[in-house]
Amino acid sequence: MPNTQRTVLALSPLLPPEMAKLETRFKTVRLYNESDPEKALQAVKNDVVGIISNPATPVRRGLIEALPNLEIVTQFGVGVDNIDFEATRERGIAVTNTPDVLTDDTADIAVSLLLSLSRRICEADMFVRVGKWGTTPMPLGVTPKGKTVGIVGLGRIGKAIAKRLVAFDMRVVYHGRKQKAELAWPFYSDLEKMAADCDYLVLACSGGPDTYHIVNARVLEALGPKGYLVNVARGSVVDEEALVDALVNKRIAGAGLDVYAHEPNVPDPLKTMDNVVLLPHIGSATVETRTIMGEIVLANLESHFSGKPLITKVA
Ligand code: 8YV
Repeated sequence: MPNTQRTVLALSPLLPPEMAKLETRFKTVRLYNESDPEKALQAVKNDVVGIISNPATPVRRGLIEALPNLEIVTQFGVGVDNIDFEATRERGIAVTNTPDVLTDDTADIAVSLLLSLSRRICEADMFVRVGKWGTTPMPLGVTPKGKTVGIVGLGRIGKAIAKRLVAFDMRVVYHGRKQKAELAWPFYSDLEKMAADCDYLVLACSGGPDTYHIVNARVLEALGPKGYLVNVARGSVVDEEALVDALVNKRIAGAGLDVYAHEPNVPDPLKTMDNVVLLPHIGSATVETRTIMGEIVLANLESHFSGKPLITKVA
């Protein structure tokens, strides 16, 4: 069957140029534009052979079972914790993602958050805008130089963060599933112990059941009143209620967050705090990276339907 007759269900968009390319190659259903997505899904469910998803669009058993001819899920993102792998595996449905290309941009956001917190960048910007400069002293920041940063998850993104922070003369330690023999940085198997020894805790691990709420009240207590938390991983890694409580009660010094437990909802108490920097999940959000991510999604669809090996297969 020519690809132009094959139906791809887009749960979320690629950038416009890649959406335009997609439309020349596949019949494209933009579910995210539909006023009644359930009705739209019913109308095409037997035709859909591919899905485009992202970390914010669940691809759970119910959806997979509703699409009897589904062959491939192409994720616009590296993290795949929104996908039910048990259900895809049972049906032999392929899953692809967009690794590597977003590593540097995401690491840059982690470093931006760490520096913004340390040097009070957002607070200082507001200080100027509201006319406080010259009327009262701007509170001092703290230097990251010589401090210890504990990275949770020293995979591709974690390593890119470490590389950058070494250049800021920070001491790197890490926690993860297992110690990596090729890395000289000290490894902690116990996250609470690592938090106690750190000035900054930076989360760069995968989401999902293995890391669910591993940053809990005890870990935050261990990080302590001078410690900062940075999260560019997944909101699910942190017990968000415990985080709000730790910030309200000044049990940690501050937090820089790109991800949340229930995006796009951000707990209201965080929005009024000077020592918290809040970003709307922009780790990979540059024109260059989002373009190449879209190209990878397209290349995986093309490869799959022309019987070639997938470019970036997860399962
Ligand atoms: C998203 C991300 O892909 O790659 C990931 O896992 O969380 C982000 O880069 C991005 O928000 C696009 O959906």
